[in-house]
Amino acid sequence: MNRISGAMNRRDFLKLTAAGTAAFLLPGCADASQRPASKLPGHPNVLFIAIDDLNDWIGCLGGHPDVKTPNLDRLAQRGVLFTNAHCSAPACNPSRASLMTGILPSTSGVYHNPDPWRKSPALRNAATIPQHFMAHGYTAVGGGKIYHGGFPDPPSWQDYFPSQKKNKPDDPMPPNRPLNGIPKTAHFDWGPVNVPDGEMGDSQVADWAIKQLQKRHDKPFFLGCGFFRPHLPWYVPTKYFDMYPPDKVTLPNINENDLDDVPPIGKKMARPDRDHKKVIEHKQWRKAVQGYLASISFVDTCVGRLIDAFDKSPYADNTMIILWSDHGWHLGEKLHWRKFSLWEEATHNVLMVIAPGITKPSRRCSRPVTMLDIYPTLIELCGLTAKPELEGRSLLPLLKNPKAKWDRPALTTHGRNNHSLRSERFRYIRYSDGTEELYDHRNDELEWNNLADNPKYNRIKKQLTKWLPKTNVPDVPRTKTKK
Ligand SMILES: [Ca+2]
Ligand SMILES: [Ca+2]
Repeated sequence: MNRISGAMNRRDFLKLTAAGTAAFLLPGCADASQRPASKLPGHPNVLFIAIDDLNDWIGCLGGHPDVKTPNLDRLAQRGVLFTNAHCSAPACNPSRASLMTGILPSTSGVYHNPDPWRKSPALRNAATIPQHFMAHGYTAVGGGKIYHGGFPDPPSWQDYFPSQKKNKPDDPMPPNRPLNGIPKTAHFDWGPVNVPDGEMGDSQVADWAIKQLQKRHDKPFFLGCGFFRPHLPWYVPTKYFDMYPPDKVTLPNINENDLDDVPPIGKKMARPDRDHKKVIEHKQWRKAVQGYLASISFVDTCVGRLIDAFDKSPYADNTMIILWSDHGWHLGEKLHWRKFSLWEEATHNVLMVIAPGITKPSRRCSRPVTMLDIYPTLIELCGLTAKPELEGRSLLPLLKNPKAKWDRPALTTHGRNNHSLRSERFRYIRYSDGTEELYDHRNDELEWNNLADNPKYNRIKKQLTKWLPKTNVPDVPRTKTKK
């Protein structure tokens, strides 16, 4: 049975499901009595795949010349790859809280990892994406890291792997840590672990998600599958390290004087005297790049297994696939490591959407979009009730035509009233004290040359400034909650 033709439009797709032609849609289910029928005609399933801390170092985004990600690349080829997608916040918790509720950090006050997002007045009663699907009769189950570690959200799910309280399986830890020799390094560490893939937490999450795809579902489902790598520590099986001999890896191209034209708040975000200094002192740069690349190839293998199982499942033709990462990562650029900044390395993330009957294969979209746009997009793709309070905008026009008009830049916020706006050509940063950066990606894709003080660009700055949030609410108080 062929997959639904990419040329079929959404209306045709819904008509087919509504007409009960599931036997056509579901390969291997010729007998109508055996088919996993949808009780809600017109509501496709959703496979929602999250990857933690994955920057644009994947083959199809071209962020690193050495990386091997055959599975992410083949998935991207099936639909629309957003090449200019950015997070709403460059840290796990605020990025994910914003993505899952459709509300900006500047509206919720959820800016940092320790902020208890359900305590925000704006989010206390917010229906998350899976809650909205459940309200429409869907089954919503999840496994692995969808929300940030300390703040799982049991109301979002009917069931969770490993459990509603513990969202992430444990990973094997190598003896004699740290492996990189940096004292007091905590999880800022990397090196191989001598275990089979099956012992890794992410492999177990993939196994769990594969089992969900092999089940018969009587209702349409929303299946959340969250992979933890390439989050630190970069401990993955030896074979992935062997793919990237450290003496041959390509190091990021950096400018030692890059921070000279960066305002003090930006310099403080970079903190060059911390991670970067330690990495250089301990001669760990090549090994760190190796560890990140190895972790990416490991998670790519998990994605590949999941996609293979998906293709063999009865749901291959009536399921929307959305794959995203929560933010980017610096590996020395701007003398900075990790996320927690407003530059391209930290804000740029991965987003791909495969929507049967809507997206065409091998499409790339360079419009600036954000993770905030995912919620309204899924609402439209799956025919749910609109939620006017959402602050993103549906990507459906871009899924149909990646060159469609798109008027807004991508907004990223790091801490109260520090914002970055990314258009197709420029990045404009404005910190809480009014200091600025402006970069022209047409000739400065590494963002080395801050143009903010050049009057030639006043008009550009003014155009971008109008997209800054009008309100910037205070941080959610970090009161300890009793368990
Ligand atoms: Ca993260
Ligand atoms: Ca610079």
